[in-house]
Amino acid sequence: MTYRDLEFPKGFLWGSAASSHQTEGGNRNDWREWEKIPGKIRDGEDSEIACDHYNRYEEDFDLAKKFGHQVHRFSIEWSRIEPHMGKWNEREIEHYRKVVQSLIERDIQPMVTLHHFTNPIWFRDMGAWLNSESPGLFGRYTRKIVDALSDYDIIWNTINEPMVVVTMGYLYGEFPPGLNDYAKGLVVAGNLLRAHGHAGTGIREVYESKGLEQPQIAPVLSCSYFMPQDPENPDDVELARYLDDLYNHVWIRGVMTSTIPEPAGDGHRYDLLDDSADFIGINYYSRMVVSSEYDIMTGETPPKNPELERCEGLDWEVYSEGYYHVLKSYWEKYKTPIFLTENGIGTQDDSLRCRYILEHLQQVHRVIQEGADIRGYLVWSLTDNFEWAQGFESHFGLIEVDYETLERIPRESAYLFRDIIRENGPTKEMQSKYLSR
Ligand code: IFM
Repeated sequence: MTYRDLEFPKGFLWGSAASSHQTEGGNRNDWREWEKIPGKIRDGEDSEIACDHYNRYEEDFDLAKKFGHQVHRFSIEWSRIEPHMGKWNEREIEHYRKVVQSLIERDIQPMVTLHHFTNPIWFRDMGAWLNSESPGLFGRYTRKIVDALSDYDIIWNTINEPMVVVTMGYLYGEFPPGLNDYAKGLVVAGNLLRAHGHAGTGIREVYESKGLEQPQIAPVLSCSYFMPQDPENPDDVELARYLDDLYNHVWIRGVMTSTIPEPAGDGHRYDLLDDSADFIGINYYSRMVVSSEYDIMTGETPPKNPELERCEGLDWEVYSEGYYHVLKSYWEKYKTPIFLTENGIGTQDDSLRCRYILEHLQQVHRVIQEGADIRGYLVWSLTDNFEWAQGFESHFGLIEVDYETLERIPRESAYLFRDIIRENGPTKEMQSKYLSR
């Protein structure tokens, strides 16, 4: 196999991503309550300490700096800012000011997510995203925290992976509130769209009222590459097409057209969505092979391909070519800049992580060469962390966390990624070292 240097566009941004609940420790929210229910988290683990990032963020950002990261994406924990409805915790707001400041001091661009799966307990108790008040309440929190942080140069992400909230929480019941109710899932999808609109409008208005230059705003989508198990079977082909539209496109189509589209709504206009996405954040990990003989609505899928490598715990197949197809279709449909807000693999086999990153960057480079406007790439994640229902089973970090001592131990992939950043893309030497087997 011969390789060539893959040079990325000038100004392409490189870094890593994480979220509050998975790293901070000490959160009091709906997820922490969920973790207390026996059987919800693998091996009964919980996020009580997680990576203790709440106290160690400076150490973690020193590592991000050491390894050359230019952007760091993290989330604000809503339950810390508004622990009781309408009551703000100024000490926690100050904490996040320090977190942002600490990135800026290291010359790392903060990308801040306003909602990454977790909700305050009072919000859960009022029905969370099923409540028609939920979008407005999210908008009010957004204004509060954005107002407090707007003097820093921040790229804003509104809601992380709305369709994961819908499918895992309301269809498959693996995340709180643990429902198996497709109709309710669709109500949630609609309210998450409205919430994104409230957040986008809130951010714009805060900056405008202060005479500040408008920041970059984006929602972040989880995307999968849906493939028919039998490409000759029209039912499989149609199912893959249908799921691609439902999971990958319905929600973002709403953002792009300022509507609440079917089946999340009836297609009516929703003005607050206007001008709410300067770019689309895309998280990609794997493909999904579907067959009309399996009931995807109950989570049934055909057996995995034994020849493909897998993500530990989650069992996702490594399928880098899907990244190309997914990115190509987003670019062709929306012609809106894309930022790759998450990509990575949970594994203790770090040579697999190195291969995964390189193979996925090859696909990114390919789609950029074909004209897609892709602005940056973030590895999930900077450190190992609490992987939701999988507990600490999936090791996604460029940096290992020893959960006994909380020591951070950089993996070889951290050095490889540092070199990729230095060269603004994988060189032929890097590819032949890790990909020639
Ligand atoms: O850890 C998660 C993250 O919270 C959202 N995107 C997918 C990651 C890996 O499962």
